[in-house]
Amino acid sequence: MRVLTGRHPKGKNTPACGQTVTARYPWQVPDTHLTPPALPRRIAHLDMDAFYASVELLRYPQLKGLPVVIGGGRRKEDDLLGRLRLAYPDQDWSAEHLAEIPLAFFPRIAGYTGRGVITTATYAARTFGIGSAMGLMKAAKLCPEAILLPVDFDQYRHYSRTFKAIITEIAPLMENRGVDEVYIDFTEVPGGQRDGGRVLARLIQKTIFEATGLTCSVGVAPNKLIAKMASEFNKPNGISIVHEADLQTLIWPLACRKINGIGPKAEEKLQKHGIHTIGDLAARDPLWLKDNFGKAYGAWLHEAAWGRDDRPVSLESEPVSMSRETTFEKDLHAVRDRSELGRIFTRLCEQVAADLQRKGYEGKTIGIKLRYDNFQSVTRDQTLDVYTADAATIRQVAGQCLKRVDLSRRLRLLGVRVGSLVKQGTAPAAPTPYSETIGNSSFQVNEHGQTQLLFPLD
Ligand code: DCP
Ligand code: MG
Repeated sequence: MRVLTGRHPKGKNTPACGQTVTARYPWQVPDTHLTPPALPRRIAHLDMDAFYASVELLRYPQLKGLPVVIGGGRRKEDDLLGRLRLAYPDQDWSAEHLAEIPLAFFPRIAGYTGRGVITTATYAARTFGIGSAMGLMKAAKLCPEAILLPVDFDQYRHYSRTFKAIITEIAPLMENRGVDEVYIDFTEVPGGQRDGGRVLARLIQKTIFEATGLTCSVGVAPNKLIAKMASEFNKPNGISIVHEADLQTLIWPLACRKINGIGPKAEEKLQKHGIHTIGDLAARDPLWLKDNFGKAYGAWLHEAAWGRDDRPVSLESEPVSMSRETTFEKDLHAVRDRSELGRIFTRLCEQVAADLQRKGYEGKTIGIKLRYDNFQSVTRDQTLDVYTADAATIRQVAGQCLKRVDLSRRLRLLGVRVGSLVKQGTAPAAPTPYSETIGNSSFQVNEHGQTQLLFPLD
């Protein structure tokens, strides 16, 4: 069995380089009168613009300004060059000539049939209403002329590492949040206070662009919560500066959903109570919020609406997911080998739960991965409103994900993954009464008579 734990999508963090350490010696008695007043916290959130698509445009600059979507398969350079040689036999095609590929050669999404999903789209494609997680068939209807490019995760990881290394050279206190986003503590970095942080944000933007050709957007605010919202204000290639005093004018008019930690279910419930904007939320009595949303989550909702967030920018590179998977010795069938599969499935869930507990994490996105006998792989996941490291909960939700895949083919691999991890005990949301995702009958009962044929809850 392969053990996959602590996956970091963007590779190794390199936070400490260039970090200054101030040494204090025992004979230096700290004189509080001479200690300069603490600088106001300035925290930046930086997010790359249309990341995967922008990386693709680096090798295909002829697509700049055009609607381009990324998804539907993995890039195979040899296939691409082979097709180019066939289509344009008079030219010499190698990886250095990609910028010369005529526009007519690029596949369009018109007539796409299949179940592929878009990872991201260029801003030109977004004007047609196309966006991340949309099915390619739907996108084809919205903009048939859009160009479809396959994904190349190695390339995205390479640029992810590159832009993060640039940031830590300038501002060493950086926290990895995903393949294309980070938090940066600007407070004590030169330029980090000037113009609210704009000077430093501009320097970072410019340095990343000069080194990679990629643009990003930055929000600088008193804390992570507000900075995360602010980085979206001026996308693409924007800088937004938010001060504490801007709470009412810039933050309160926004939809509650803009708060990182308010998901679709919480939003729905807030709306049922007539709470639409963050301002509406701020106006509610915190006791009422606690009564209706649970003690911890209710209290957090109140703090968030008032723009309060003390979380430090953490240098540690936090894992975003933990998973376990196993390739069977012989291919197994969901019906004929159901008890064996059931046992394996339960064991995988228990192992992921044990990994999470041992390392002190809990997560709320639970997913499965299957590989069929024809080597085709599928994944499905489901996000809960609560964080968990509990084997039975993982088993139950992963079981629900299984309902959403074709189980008529034989299987060669099965995997279970828990993502959206947080350190145990730091989750913003406590179990909430409105969580409908985990139900007792979820796995065994299936109106199509399908799931009970699968891996029973042994
Ligand atoms: N991604 C994905 N599936 C999603 C969302 C995103 O595969 N449902 C990938 C593709 C994105 C990358 O993650 O390029 C970063 O996600 P963002 O949400 O930051 O989206 P973009 O960077 O593409 O666009 P934006 O300019 O809005 O940040
Ligand atoms: Mg982005």
